[in-house]
Amino acid sequence: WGSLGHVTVATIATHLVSNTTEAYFQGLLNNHGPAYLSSIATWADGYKYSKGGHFTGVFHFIDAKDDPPNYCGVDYDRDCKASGCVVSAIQNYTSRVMDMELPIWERIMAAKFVVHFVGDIHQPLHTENVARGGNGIHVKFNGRKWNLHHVWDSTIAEELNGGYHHNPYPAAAKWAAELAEEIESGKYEDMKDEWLKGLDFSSPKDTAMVWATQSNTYVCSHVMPEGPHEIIGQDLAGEYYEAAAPVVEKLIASAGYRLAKWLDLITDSIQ
Ligand code: DCM
Ligand code: DCM
Ligand code: DCM
Ligand code: ZN
Ligand code: ZN
Repeated sequence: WGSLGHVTVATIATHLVSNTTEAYFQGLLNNHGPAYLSSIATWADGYKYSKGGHFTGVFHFIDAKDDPPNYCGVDYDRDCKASGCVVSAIQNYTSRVMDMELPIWERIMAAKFVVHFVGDIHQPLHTENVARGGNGIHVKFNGRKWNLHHVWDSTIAEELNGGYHHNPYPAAAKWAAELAEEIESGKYEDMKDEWLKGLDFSSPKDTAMVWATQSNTYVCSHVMPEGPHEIIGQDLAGEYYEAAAPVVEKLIASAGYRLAKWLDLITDSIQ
């Protein structure tokens, strides 16, 4: 996701975590205000371009070598690189946040990675190999040229929230408050049990594979429903957007809800 997506996922989680979790992560991240998660949600995207951080670039995605739209699916042994992927990264950094033998700054970095990668694993094109997760597919949106990956990372979410703004925080705060309410007592209330299926804190890898496999199914159904070739050069602002926008919204909501539960489980296991 772009900044709007990541900040929204983190802010939804701040609405939904337990009081113990809030206090724990505010202390760890040394930020006792309401932005303790939202302010670190995009840190990992800058870190991968930094001098010591290149090795983390592959942690943002898993390249499923499937064949959309004929067949979608993620296979850990086939698709996770030896240098890592978003599934191994969620496993690694979940265990590192809880590792009291590590220096505190390593645990802080691990917390920032967990908040970011639970977001990214819910972006369908972060679970797809075709054209480097859609980066190589040129499309348009309202006449402007983008690549398909960017449309799913940012353009759709921005279109839903009044367009692009350099500062994502005001729009994210409003969107997250709306989605948290839909989760607690609105259109997503009945989906919460479904969203917790497969969540197994004793196996972060299996849990992350469930999340990756679910978001990957949307590559076949909504991202490239007629295959990668049919979408090249299309303007996606019409019917395509109308079908995709509810999917993006649901994926962001489920990522925020699952992140809150995951942080609660981390906190419970440390206390
Ligand atoms: N490294 C790693 N594990 C990651 C990411 C990067 O081990 N998830 C890199 C940085 C370490 C090196 O590999 O310097 C060796 O780490 P280790 O000794 O933990 O295997
Ligand atoms: N590292 C990581 N995950 C691991 C091991 C290491 O992300 N399982 C990162 C954190 C450290 C860097 O690699 O900043 C160097 O690690 P090491 O000191 O183990 O070589
Ligand atoms: N990306 C991805 N899958 C890939 C390669 C990249 O999901 N196989 C993501 C990471 C960034 C975006 O695409 O969010 C742009 O990547 P890059 O900066 O490497 O072009
Ligand atoms: Zn992306
Ligand atoms: Zn990312």
